[in-house]
Amino acid sequence: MVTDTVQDPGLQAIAAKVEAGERITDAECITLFEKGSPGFVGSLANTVKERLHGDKVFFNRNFHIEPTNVCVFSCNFCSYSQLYAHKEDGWELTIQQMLDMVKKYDGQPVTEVHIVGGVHPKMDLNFFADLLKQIKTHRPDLHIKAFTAVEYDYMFRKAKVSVEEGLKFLIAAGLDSIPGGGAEIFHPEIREKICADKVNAEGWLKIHETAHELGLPSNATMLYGHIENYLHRVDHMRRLRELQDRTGKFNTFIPLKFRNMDNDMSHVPESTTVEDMRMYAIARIYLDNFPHLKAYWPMLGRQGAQLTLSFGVDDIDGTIDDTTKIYSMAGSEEQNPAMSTADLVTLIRQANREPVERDTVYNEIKRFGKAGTDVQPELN
Ligand code: V47
Ligand code: SF4
Repeated sequence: MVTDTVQDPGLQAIAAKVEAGERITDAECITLFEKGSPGFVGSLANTVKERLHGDKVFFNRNFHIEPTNVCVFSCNFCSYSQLYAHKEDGWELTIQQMLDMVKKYDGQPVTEVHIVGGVHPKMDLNFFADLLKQIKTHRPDLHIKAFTAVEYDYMFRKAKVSVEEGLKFLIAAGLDSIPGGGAEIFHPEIREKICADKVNAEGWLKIHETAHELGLPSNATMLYGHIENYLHRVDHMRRLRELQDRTGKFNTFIPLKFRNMDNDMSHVPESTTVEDMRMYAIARIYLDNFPHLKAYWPMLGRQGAQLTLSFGVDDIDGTIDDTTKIYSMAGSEEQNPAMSTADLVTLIRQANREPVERDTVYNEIKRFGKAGTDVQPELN
């Protein structure tokens, strides 16, 4: 029992609650951040993770399309965007170029395309509806997870449609789910300092709530490890837990470690690996109504991601191609993020977990067995 491993009565009480499957309060979450050692929070998070998923660790076969890195916004942590004023230094893909990227995967067993990029004033609602339609016409079985709430907020306001009307229009064009980006830190005290000009917390949450009501699943992220404190992290997770209580349509929470290369926050030091592991573990303990916790390996690096598998994480994202630039440009170890299925299976097995290929909504496609079992990955 984890309860027996600490002397502090506050931590003992929290451990007893988590072991009994009870929800912890915001104050208890702060106590975990302030006093919980990595070993303590890691064991508790493992208890939660194994109760939900046993030894399974999920991954999928996906690829990314980033339509543009030109952006009207100027988030201080972003190493990726070119301000619209300097757009000659950025890239802008045409629908045909993006369709050609999809066609590169013809005959390959990918199940998801993840589309996300900067906010370009000329790429509007009709442009993206056309893109989704053409992808679906070419490959109807491919799940389209597309655009963050930041992109939706801008494109719907520009088109003068409500969130509901805009989402319905894109669903009819082929949209299947919404990724978790753009959440950053909800608390206005921090949001105003790091990304003042884009959609606020209420706007972000409203877009996800409306999507959920229309039947679309989504993910949620949190950009941590910069100028926020523990209260801001708990405030962020509380708002997500409350929305999830109402809709139940979030699949995954994804803590995103702030990387400090080449952005306006380069003077802010990055969090340590110990703090990263505590962040994942505490998120697993607090967000009791989120079915999954994802470590996004292109940002944490392979070894960091592997370590999270002992701190509550049950999902390690996808095979990904080298088509995503967002993290290599922010200083991640992964300059050309690509991992084959065999690489992912090995990485998960080395952590003494069982690799399971999933689709976007966590239907199991294939179980691979733990290390030492006979099931071998198909090496494609
Ligand atoms: O919202 C930008 C983050 C996010 C930096 O839903 C940075 O499955 C760290 O949300 N350091 C976009 N992070 C990516 C995203 C995502 C990724 C993978 C899977 C899913 C999913 C969603 O990237 C942005 C922002 O929070 N980001 N700059 C940086 N310097
Ligand atoms: Fe634009 Fe997104 Fe970068 Fe902010 S994080 S500047 S919205 S691309």
